[in-house]
Amino acid sequence: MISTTIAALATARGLGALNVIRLSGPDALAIAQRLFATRSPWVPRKALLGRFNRADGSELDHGLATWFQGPASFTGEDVVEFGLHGAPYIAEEAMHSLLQAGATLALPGEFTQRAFAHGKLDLAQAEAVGDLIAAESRAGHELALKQLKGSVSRKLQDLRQQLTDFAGLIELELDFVDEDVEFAQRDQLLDVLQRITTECERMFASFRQGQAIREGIPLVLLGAPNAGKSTLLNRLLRDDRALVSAVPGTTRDSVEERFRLGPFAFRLIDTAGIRATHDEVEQMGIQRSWAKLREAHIAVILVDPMASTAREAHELVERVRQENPEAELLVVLTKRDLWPGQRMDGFPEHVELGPHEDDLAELESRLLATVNRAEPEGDVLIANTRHAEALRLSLEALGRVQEQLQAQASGELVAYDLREALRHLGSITGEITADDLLGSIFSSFCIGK
Ligand SMILES: Nc1nc2c(ncn2[C@@H]2O[C@H](COP(=O)(O)OP(=O)(O)O)[C@@H](O)[C@H]2O)c(=O)[nH]1
Ligand SMILES: [Mg+2]
Repeated sequence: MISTTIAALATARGLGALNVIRLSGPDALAIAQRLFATRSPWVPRKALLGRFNRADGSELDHGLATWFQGPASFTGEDVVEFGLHGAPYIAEEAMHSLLQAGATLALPGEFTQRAFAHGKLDLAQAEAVGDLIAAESRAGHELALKQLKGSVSRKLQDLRQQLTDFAGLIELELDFVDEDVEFAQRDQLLDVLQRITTECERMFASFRQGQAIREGIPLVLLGAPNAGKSTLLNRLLRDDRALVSAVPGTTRDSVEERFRLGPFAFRLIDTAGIRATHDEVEQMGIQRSWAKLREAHIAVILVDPMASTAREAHELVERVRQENPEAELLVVLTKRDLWPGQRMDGFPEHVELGPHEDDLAELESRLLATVNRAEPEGDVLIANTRHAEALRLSLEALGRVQEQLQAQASGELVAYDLREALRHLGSITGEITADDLLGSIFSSFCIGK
């Protein structure tokens, strides 16, 4: 049983229009009533106008207090939320008064952790609260919102149920172990297992996309020195981020910046130009360009057609395909102002880019089309490293189950690995969890969340 009542500032520290302060726990109402003087009766979910006093009775502020009677609250406990004026001084004094009146300072994420402890959210949903706050793009926001509403949880619940049913079948089979039905049974069991495994694999595979949407889609700019990569980076960012110069080989290290286009957030990576060189530092930069390409979901290949031949362009595209067959490619022919009106036949399929703003707009729309190909709308996406790791461990256990079934191993061995698979799946939603895991998840939240 949780016996303390916690308090924290829920809004950001600093000057603002409002301070929202949260109180949660068994004494929330009593503490609120001691400090907040109002003429209205304390009715759940009703905002009351009143005076917030310090613990010594002196007046601090006028504002609102709303009582959410447990279990019908975010944490499942009695909660009171105060809306006060936005001064940092008021926040400090109000917090001080609440602590004097018996509240304890909340730890990071403790409100959400309590919501989890009271079954208001499962662990995947609680993590989605953090993602929702951190989301930087429409796609990232939607992903977090879906997870908060339970998409991942429902999918996992379904998988766990299938596995539990499967475990039941195994036990049945054990009962018949001395009889002839066993062989046929094993084949059927393998079929069922294969179906479940395929679903887990699909979910595990969705992490590539889920992570990209949550953390930014990795997009790399590649091309020969002087092709115009850094110029494009700066234009996309609308900022003079990378050095641009007519000296080939200016960008030696890769530069990474976050950037948003349409509903997506990107990790935009500018790289050292690719060419044969004896300069050791430049060579290291080029190595890094290839390494960045291998992580990328989208590769934008820039070619200056006045400096490179169509054949060189095709070779570069080929090399990029070899290094990363999964990446979506977009070829851009740059510096169009230097070849006005000329048609660039023989070059790979491409977009043309010149200094004009319309060119950039055209490129951005082609880029979005490329992104939509690279990140097709997924069903349920895994976006969290912890979830992906749990699925991987679960798949390993399922692999062992399969081997044992094929090797006619004893039902007990099979059952052991099945339980392992179930345990790993259950750790995602927190049905089975260790305390230290909870601590590490919630401590990454901010105070007041
Ligand atoms: N005329 C013209 N010059 C450009 C254009 N884009 C880039 N440049 C020039 O090309 C040179 C190399 O550009 P930069 O972005 O540093 O190329 P990077 O080596 O691929 O990063 C610089 O002098 C740029 O000013 C363009 O659209 N038109
Ligand atoms: Mg550059």
